Amino acid sequence: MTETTTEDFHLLSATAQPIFDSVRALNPNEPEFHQAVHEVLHSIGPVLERRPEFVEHAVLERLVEPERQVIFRVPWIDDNGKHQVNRGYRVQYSSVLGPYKGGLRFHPSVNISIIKFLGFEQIFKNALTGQGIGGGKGGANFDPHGRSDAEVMRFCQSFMSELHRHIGEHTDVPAGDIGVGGREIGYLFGMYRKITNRHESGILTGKGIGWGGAQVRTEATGYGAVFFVQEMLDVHGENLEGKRVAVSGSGNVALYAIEKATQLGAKALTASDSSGYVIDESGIDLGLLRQIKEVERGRIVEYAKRRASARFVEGGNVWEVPADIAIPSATQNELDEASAQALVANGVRAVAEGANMPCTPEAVAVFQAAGVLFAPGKAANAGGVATSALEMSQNASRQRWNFADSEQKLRDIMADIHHAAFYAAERYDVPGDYVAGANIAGFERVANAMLAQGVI
Ligand code: NDP
Ligand code: 2IT
Repeated sequence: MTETTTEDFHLLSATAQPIFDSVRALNPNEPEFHQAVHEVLHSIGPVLERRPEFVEHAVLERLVEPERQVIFRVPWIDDNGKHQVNRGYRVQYSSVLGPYKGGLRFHPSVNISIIKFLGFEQIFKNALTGQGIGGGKGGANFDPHGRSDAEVMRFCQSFMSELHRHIGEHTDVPAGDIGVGGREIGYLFGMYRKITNRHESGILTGKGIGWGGAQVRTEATGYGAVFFVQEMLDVHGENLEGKRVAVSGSGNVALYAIEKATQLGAKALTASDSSGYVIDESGIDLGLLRQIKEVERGRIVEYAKRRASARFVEGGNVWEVPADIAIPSATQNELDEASAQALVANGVRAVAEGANMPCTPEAVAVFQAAGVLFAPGKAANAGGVATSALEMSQNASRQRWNFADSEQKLRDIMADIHHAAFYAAERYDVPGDYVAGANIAGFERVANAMLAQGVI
């Protein structure tokens, strides 16, 4: 899987273009951030024409500028006694709808461009959920791969020794993302509790079930993406039964997308990591995949070694596998134009972004031109953060909801998001365009709140 980015942007409306030019001039060398802003500005051009008050009140100029950005040193000592230093980030983008909310990513590729693109997307995603959560994102250029539990713990403790100053139940509530799962959230929470002498459950989400975590949060992003596919197919009288599903990644999002797709009668065929992909014509054995990825923290090749019906394709492109449904669930810009063309040539019917911005703009254009049902990440993967907001509700009210009720709430939220994106696209005469619909519906909610709250 290769990472590509594009700086070759087409022209925007007369109102949006100068804003985009200014974003590029003020934030040079931030291609992922430019890409995310361009997509939103492109979609909301027609909204600005109908609602000139958003232009007059400089809503966009304010939105592209984070409310606050924190960059900090994270020193720690590895198992060999060697000093290590990483760079930590928390970008607090918008609190107009609620406390900043969004994950922490630990991956060597993390830089300010990646954190800002994720934080910017998060504003609209969180707005789409209908809940009271603002947008933020953070992380570090730390690579947990190959590190011992003790090293990960020391890193998390050092990271929290700075982050704790900036978060709080009513201020900013981080969660997981790439490289940050239950283990890391546990170490981060423990350090917050020690530094502050407060067992303040609502400062992080994705906690363990026994100590403030919510049922279904672990499963929520992957499950939610599949529920969104179900909604899109339902509009056309279709369903998941018997469909071939290609999934990339083998982390939190991928595993539970595979699980839900399988439960709903589809056959999930693939999983991947940065070394290549596996294809299993019998359908992925989730128990085995979880054992390798969640318990052993091993590489995907292990799956093929232990399963006769599976084959490992080293360095291969998972999108060459013929599939009816594709759910890219690894990382940004993992699915390019050529991959989209391959999927279309093989008859793909629907694509839902489990990851954030996994499809390049050129790939999205290929899908849309071919009439493929295409769900952008800010709609399709919003189930994760939506269930984080359910965790916050339970923490605040000291309640614990059961799995079935929580899953039903997630299903309802995904149906509501689908409805909001679908009808926003209809209102703006771009029926079936879920990219425009999601951006418009999310933006309208944020912009209306910004108008109501004054020039802040
Ligand atoms: P995990 O760390 O659990 O898994 C990430 C997976 O993607 C791994 O298989 C990893 O392989 C692969 N991957 C990551 N970076 C790269 C890369 N640069 N090149 C190739 N493969 C890569 O992360 P999540 O499953 O939590 O997150 C996956 C995506 O979903 C991200 O885009 C994230 O922002 C998004 N997301 C996550 C949510 C959540 O609740 N966790 C919510 C909404 C979106 P390897 O181990 O080889 O690196
Ligand atoms: O990208 C995302 O929405 C996440 N990583 C989840 C954020 C959250 O606060 O649950």
